[in-house]
Order: sequence, then structure tokens, then C-alpha cells
Amino acid sequence: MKLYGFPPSPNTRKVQAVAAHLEIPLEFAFVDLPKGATREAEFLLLNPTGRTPVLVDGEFTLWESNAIMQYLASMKPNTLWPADARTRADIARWQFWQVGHWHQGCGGFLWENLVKKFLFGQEGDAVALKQAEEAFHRDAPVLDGHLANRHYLVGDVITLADFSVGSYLHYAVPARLPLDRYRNIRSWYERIEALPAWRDTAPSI
Ligand SMILES: N[C@@H](CCC(=O)N[C@@H](CS)C(=O)NCC(=O)O)C(=O)O
Repeated sequence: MKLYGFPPSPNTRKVQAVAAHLEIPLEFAFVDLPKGATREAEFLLLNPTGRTPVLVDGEFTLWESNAIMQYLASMKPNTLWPADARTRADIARWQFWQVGHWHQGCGGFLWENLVKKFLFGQEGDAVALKQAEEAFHRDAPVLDGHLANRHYLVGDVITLADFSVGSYLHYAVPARLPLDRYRNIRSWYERIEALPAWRDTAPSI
């Protein structure tokens, strides 16, 4: 199987972390995002939405990082994505929440405070940062409250949900995520950071 991705992106890294955790070998194809490689015709044949990551498994091509994570984790029995229907629904709930809601705050901070500087040498836009801050403080209390008496998001062990929701936090400091008041989120992310699969897939920048 071949994964097309950009290692500094949280969406690529969470897929790589799942593969590493489950010891599923993946051939890696670097997609040069800063050079606009996702808009080239060859890449658009893989993913017409022009985004990474993309997994190619023989004749099957799959995009959307959370779908790729579920597909990889379906290949063998494991605790990241157990077979039980309710546990899967619970994990999927958090993965949908990540992409639909949590991303608004986290993704906004990453884009404004980090990616813009890295790609274009620009400072973050004050209005966009204000919107990201509002979204962040709307959703972070829910996550923090959920983690008050739990080590992980679903059940007692790490699952796909933790990799998806936690994926932005590697950049908490440079993206200036306002995490100060969310102690439970910070200690939960420390548990994710301690995982070999997360450490081994850390981007070099
Ligand atoms: N919901 C998608 C988001 C993918 C996405 O936004 N990927 C970004 C990198 S983080 C990308 O490839 N952007 C390329 C571009 O916008 O040109 C997923 O989870 O896979």
C-alpha cells in the first residue's frame, strides 16, 4: 500500500501513526504541498479534491484521513478500532467531531499562526484568529470535560479517536493554541505523545 502525504500535516501524521501502531507497512510518497503538488493533474486523478493524504491499495484509492485510518485499522483485530458496533460508533463520533468542529478552532490557529508564516512569510489575520479562538473555546471545554475522569476518549485504551482529535496538538506551542485552562486535554495529549507510534512519526519541522 502506498500513502501519498506531507509529513508535517496532522492529517498525514495520524494515518502514519495508525500504520506504525499496527505495524502495517506503507510505502510513502512525499507530496510537496508548498510547491502546489496537490493541484497537479496527476495528483488530482488520485484525489479530485486536491488534498493529502491519499492511500492507494491496488485498485482501491481512498482519500480523507479518518476514512484511511478506519480502513487500515480494519485489516487486523486491534484495540484502536475494535469490532464492537457501539465502540466503533463512539470512535467515529469523535472522528466526525474532529473534522466537523474541532478543526475550526485548531485548524484556524495552525493556519494563521504557523502555515501562513511557513508558506508565505505572513502574520496571522486578526479577524480569522478571533474566529478560531471563539471556535476553540466553544469546543475545548467539551473535550476537557469528557477527559476529566478518562485516560482516553473511548474506553480505557487508545483508539483512532485519540489520534484524530489529538493530531493538532503537536503544534500547540507554535500555533499558540490557547490550552492554558484545559488541564485534562494537556495531560491526555502527554499520554498520546508518549506512544512510540506517535513519537516515531513526529515531523522534523
Ligand atoms: N478532511 C481532509 C483534509 C485534508 C487536508 O486539508 N489536507 C491538506 C493538508 S493538512 C492538504 O493537502 N491541502 C492541500 C491544498 O490545500 O492544496 C482529511 O482529513 O484528509
